Amino acid sequence: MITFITGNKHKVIEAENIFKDYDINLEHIDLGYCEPQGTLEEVAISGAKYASRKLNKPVIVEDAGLFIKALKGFPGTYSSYVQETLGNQGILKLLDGVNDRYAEFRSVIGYCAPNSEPKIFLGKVIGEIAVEEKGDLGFAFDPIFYVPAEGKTFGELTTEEKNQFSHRKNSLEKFIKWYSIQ
Ligand code: ITT
Repeated sequence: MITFITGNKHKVIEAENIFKDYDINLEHIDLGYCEPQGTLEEVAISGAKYASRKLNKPVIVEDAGLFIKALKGFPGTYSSYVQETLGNQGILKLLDGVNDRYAEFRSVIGYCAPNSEPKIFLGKVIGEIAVEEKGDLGFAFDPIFYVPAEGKTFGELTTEEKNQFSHRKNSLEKFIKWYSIQ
């Protein structure tokens, strides 16, 4: 049994859908721990270590972010704060008239068991910031994250479709591959 520590129910739905193809049981707990400011990797390492010690269980945590090239990687590690303050409309305004719309979603999974040190797994997906919000599936930045190969935003994809190639799918799959041979 692995415990996914997160306060984000959308992440839980996506992770459950990814784990169901494997023989690993997943439960989820919202521990409400305080994230330090730092890189995605630093946040995932410290969160996983803290939660595994606190619960005395093997855990995963995830720190994710949207990195926009024309904004030099912003909002990146500030993604939660920016989503709550500027929101998608604010991001679209910052990119008004900007031609280079390249963006990446990154997900870092931190895994830690009670008596060991944390390990991290990075997943990415590349795309573009759309010119307007599209779709009401998904959450947060999904309606503005356009995937050229699909001709759709994440907001227009079902969980199953997003889970074929998302940043979260890529990080969780790396984790699952490693975990399965432990
Ligand atoms: P935790 O409790 O797991 O930390 P969180 O929602 O705070 O949940 P993150 O810090 O990892 O998650 O994510 C940073 C921001 O990016 C936050 O506003 C998320 O809603 C958003 N985000 C993360 N993954 C996303 C995805 O797949 N699609 C759209 N937005 C996403």
